[in-house]
Amino acid sequence: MKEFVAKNKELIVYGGIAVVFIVVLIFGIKLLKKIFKKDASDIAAAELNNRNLTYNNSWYATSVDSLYAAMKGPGTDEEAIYRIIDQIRTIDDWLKLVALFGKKDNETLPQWLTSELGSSECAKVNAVLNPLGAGI
Ligand SMILES: [Ca+2]
Repeated sequence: MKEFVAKNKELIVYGGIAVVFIVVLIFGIKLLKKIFKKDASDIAAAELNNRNLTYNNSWYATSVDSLYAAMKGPGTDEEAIYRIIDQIRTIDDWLKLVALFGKKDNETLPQWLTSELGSSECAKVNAVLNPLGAGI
C-alpha cells in the first residue's frame, strides 16, 4: 500500500483535487439554482399591471394578512379565504395578492392555498381564478 501511494502520489493528489472540484461544482450549481429560481411571487410581481387593479393598496395588504391568518396554524378558515377570493375581479388583483404575499414560512400564496384546501375547495378558488387566466 505504501509503495502504491509513493508510486502514484501525483495521481492521488490530482485525482483528489478533481473529485473535490467536481463536488464543489455540483453543490455550487445547485445553490445558484436555488438562489436564482423564480417562485410564484416573483413571477406575479413581474407580470403585475398596476393599472388593472380593482382596489386601493390597503385592500391588498389587509387581504394578504387575512389570508395568512385564515391559513396559518392548525385548521383553515375556508370562508375567510372565499370572502377574499370572491372579491377578485382582474388577473392583476390576483397577481398583486400573490406578489404581496411573497413567501411566508417559505411558501407562496398558491402553495399555501393548495396545501390548506382540499380539492373541492381548490375548485371553488379556481372557479374565480380560471376565467381570469390563473389558477392554483
Ligand atoms: Ca392551517
